[in-house]
Amino acid sequence: MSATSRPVLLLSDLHLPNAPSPLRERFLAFLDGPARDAVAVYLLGDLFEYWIGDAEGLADYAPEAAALRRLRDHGVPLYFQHGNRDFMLGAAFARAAGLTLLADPLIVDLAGTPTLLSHGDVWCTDDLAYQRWRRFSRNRLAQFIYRRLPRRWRQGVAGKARGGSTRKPAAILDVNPQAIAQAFAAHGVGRIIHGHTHRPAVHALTIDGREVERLVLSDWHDRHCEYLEVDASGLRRRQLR
Ligand SMILES: [Mn+2]
Repeated sequence: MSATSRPVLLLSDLHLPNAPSPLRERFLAFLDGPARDAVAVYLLGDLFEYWIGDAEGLADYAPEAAALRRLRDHGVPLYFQHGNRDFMLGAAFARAAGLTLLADPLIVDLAGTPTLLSHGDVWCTDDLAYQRWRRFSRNRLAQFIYRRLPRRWRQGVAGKARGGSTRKPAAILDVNPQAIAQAFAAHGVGRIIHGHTHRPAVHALTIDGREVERLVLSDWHDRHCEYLEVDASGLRRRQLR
């Protein structure tokens, strides 16, 4: 395969548990399989179901850290954006796994097309309680204190944060159209790719007279392990075999 035809691969919302799981096996198969032919792999958040600290993460997800590192050493750059579940993933795990941590949102060049990448939760502005929690939990001082709490307390906080979205109406858990329009206008891109909502789709939009598209990545569940392949010829959703 020539260098120019190698695709960029993007995936999000695998929600890998810290217990044995077929999804974890599938992710390892992805890393040791199709990812090896990629020009880069972007992990757009919620790779892990929850994250209470890098020390626990390195212990619980040792096979994933090792497989990510193998892939990086094979020559495939690995980029990671934080999700709302794994936003505490830090420099120690990133170093061990060979991940480059990215800001959210961030414009990257994907096969010649400037593309705004995000986990997506920042645009779910109708969920006011979640946005308050997001601002608080991303605060450096709050994170400094959290890292020093006993493990059980950190687990308690993570568990509460996970349960927060289960009783809310579906509409407020999706992205807000105005927030998306503002992001397209502010960043001037023609394409946004994000995850988080578990509503895989391609939305064609017209913003300020420009034709743009918002692509939502699929979450992983059961036998459905999907990633997005991007090269000069376009975008394709792929199922892991
Ligand atoms: Mn999420």
